[in-house]
Amino acid sequence: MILQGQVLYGINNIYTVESGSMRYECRIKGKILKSTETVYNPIAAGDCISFEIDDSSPGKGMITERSSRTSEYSRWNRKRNAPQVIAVNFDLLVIIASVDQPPFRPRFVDRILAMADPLIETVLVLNKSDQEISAQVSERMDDYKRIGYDYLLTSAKNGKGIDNLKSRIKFKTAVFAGQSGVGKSTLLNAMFPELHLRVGEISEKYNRGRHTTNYARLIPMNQYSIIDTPGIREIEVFNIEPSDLVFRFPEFVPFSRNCFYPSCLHREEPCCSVTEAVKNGQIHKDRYFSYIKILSDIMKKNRY
Ligand SMILES: Nc1nc2c(ncn2[C@@H]2O[C@H](COP(=O)(O)OP(=O)(O)OP(=O)(O)O)[C@@H](O)[C@H]2O)c(=O)[nH]1
Ligand SMILES: [Mg+2]
Repeated sequence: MILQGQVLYGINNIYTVESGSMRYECRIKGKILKSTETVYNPIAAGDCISFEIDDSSPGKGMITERSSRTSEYSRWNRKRNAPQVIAVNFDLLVIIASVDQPPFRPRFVDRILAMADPLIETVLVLNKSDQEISAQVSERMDDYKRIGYDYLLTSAKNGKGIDNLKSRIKFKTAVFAGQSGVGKSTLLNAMFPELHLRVGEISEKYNRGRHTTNYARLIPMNQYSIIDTPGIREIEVFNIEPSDLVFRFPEFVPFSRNCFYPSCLHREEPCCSVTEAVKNGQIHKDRYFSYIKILSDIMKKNRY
């Protein structure tokens, strides 16, 4: 018999699939699914799939087909030198950063934003706001707001902004993404204490998280649906044409239309309205720096 279901998580090529009120442990039938040869993991948390069951092995199934995805959150897997899809079919990307421990890294936020599908709703969350927010961090967050990103301040420790975040993700499938140790799982526990997700300590030596969550997990609940993901240390941007990168920096776009050269990549070309806007302070210099760094990375590595 063939059933339809949704993948909650996969560990070592065994996928836990929810179908109706039942859960099944599934493997992929055959070596690979059609049209998924080029990615390292063909099935990710959130995938809608078809699977075969038979009476001889109750609770187990074989995945035969995967439906097309409406959204993807992926990263470049350096070890395998291939894209790795972490979570799919969500309609809200929640990017979590922390005030400190680990320190706020705007470059990292810009990379996730650049990788994010511009058509998918995104919200930035600055967690650990119980710690002192430096003028520099608050100035960067104000700029994200200015350029149109929705932004929330939270503390899983003292409860600030938790209700706000909870109402923001209601009736959506929300992916929690960000560096290790910023408090993704702690925030989810603060909103939904019944989850008891494992949270980790911050390494004193390196002032960063220890990759406590080690696989992405879709957690469907009444009125809420969330995907907790493992923290990533570095984000490499890929699959974006150099000439399209500017569209991932929405505040650059109105200026880029006025560049003299239609093929302007806003580096050192003459009569570039984007670099002009950086000089005038209409584009934050940090954002421009992120853009240049990402552009040179994708061109150097030919990942587009
Ligand atoms: N001061 C403070 N500490 C927090 C806050 N939120 C989380 N933490 C602490 O940060 C540490 C890491 O939290 P986690 O929830 O495991 O972080 P994560 O983002 O899920 O990390 P990975 O699973 O490794 O990606 C824990 O020691 C938490 O107690 C907060 O709002 N304030
Ligand atoms: Mg976690």
